[in-house]
Amino acid sequence: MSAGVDHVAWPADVAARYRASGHWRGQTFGAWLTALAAAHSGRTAVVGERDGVTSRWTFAELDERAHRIAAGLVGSGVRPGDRVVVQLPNVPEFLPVVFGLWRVGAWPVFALPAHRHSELRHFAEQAEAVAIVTVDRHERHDHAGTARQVAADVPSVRDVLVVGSAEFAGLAAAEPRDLPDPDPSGVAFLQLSGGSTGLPKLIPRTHDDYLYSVRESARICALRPDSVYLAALPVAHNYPLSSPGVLGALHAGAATVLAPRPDADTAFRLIEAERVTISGVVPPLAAAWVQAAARTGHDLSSLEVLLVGGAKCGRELAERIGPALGCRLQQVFGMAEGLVCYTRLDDPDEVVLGTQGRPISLDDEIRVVDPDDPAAPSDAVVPDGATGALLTRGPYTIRGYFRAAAHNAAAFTPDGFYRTGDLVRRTPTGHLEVVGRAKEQINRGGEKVAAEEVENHLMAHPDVLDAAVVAVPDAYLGERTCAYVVPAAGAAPTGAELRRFVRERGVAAFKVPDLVQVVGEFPVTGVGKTSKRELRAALAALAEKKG
Ligand code: J2J
Repeated sequence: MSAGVDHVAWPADVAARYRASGHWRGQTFGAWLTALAAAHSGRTAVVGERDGVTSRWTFAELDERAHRIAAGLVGSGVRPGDRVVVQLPNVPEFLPVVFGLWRVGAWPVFALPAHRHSELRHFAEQAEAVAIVTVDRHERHDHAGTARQVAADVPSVRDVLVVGSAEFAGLAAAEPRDLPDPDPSGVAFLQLSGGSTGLPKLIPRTHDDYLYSVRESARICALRPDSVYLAALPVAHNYPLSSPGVLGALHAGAATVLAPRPDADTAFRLIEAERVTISGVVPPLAAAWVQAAARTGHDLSSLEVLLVGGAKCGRELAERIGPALGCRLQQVFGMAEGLVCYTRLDDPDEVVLGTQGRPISLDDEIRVVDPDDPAAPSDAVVPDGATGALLTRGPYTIRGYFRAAAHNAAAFTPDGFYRTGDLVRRTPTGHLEVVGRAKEQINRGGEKVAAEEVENHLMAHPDVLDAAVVAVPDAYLGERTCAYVVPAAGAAPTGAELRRFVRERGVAAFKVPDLVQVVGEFPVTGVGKTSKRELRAALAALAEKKG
């Protein structure tokens, strides 16, 4: 095993406490779906399109499909504990594939549709995946081709399974068979971290811990059997998957509608046609929906709640959402590592508009500490109302990344708190306001860009001596990326050239720097490190000068 353990478990006494309080119920995803199918068998579970064809499956049908796919996966050699990279857009097959893997006890690794060769290869290598499940083409990208390239590059990957292919149809038609239920306290899947250092880390989540967050999310978002959840964002992401997301909807016996694209036209068409009651979006998408609502002919009257999160929802936008869309705003501040905060539906407007909510669980432990020196943290607690770095631990927050012992030593405190890298203020009511970030990450409208990952791509260019990537404030996305580049001696690379270079290295489009500034040298800190603070200040001054 390379560089550390697969799963840093909770200490035994803590785990016993979470079990005793009923947070962890010893149920696997597979058993959970079977129970839901028994309770809600004829109700619609999922509605979604692939290649222009709409599927509408009941809970019973979804359960049966998952059983068949599980049997088919076993037949094709997938074993408990195997890792399988799943890169699916919002197609209905996402659910039976993922539940099929869960039934087998194999671990989905949740790639996003935007990921390209560089990221997929990293996930496959890091997880030692045995297979990749994807679609043929989506949004003009040849996903099957990219997956096959990754399979050729990564020895552990034996299979590429393409949803929609004859091979997939055969596998999905396998005769269901009894399979042993995996360990509910074991890892169920690997989520992706937004990352701040190098490539994204993998996040091991267990059946027990994740299902707890899903059940509570469904309750906090008041999902009922007649709710209809619109998954507008890519469902593999932790937010539309679980906050309350597709899984929260399943828990409530409610239907999920998968939007093939998140734009207002597509979403509004589906809201009207399916009488959608609740959805979740990132702030730029909320802004686009607010704007489009003024001129839409669609009937949005079924919409009761819109969750907004993934990045800070500014006060101005927050105030416009309810009136424009005729629904209640619910802010959500979450992370794939665990902790999720929601404003509650009965919170006063002031709290809903001005905070990012409070944790799901009374057992979510929150520490807001002095952020002064991230390299040598004192972890001294600051008073309520003061800005500090957010540390957390609890019944669904991981204690360590997958096979990342060295990184874990810095990302967690010795007593198991996760260092979120977020700067927050806590109100006396326990609500959190996100005021900034201490981590080297750019939040591009909810899509996370690790500065170091992009810097490494830029530094692979022969004309680049050094690179530093920082956030630039942006009216629409909240932040965009700006790459500062020091050229190699005698070289004069252009911004366009460097952007193309990064794109051609096969990375998600959202990571290609929005701006490139070629400079003679970087400002440095007292110890000689590149001062990103000064680079950000220089950018701000530049923006001010431009007006
Ligand atoms: C400010 N920053 C926020 C918010 C996340 C629900 C919702 C979101 C995510 C998610 C998620 C924010 N205001 N409302 O997994 O289940 C930033 C923080 C955080 C990071 C986590 C969920 N909501 N953020 O966005 O793993 O910086 O999860 O640490 O992608 O997004 O990113 P991610």
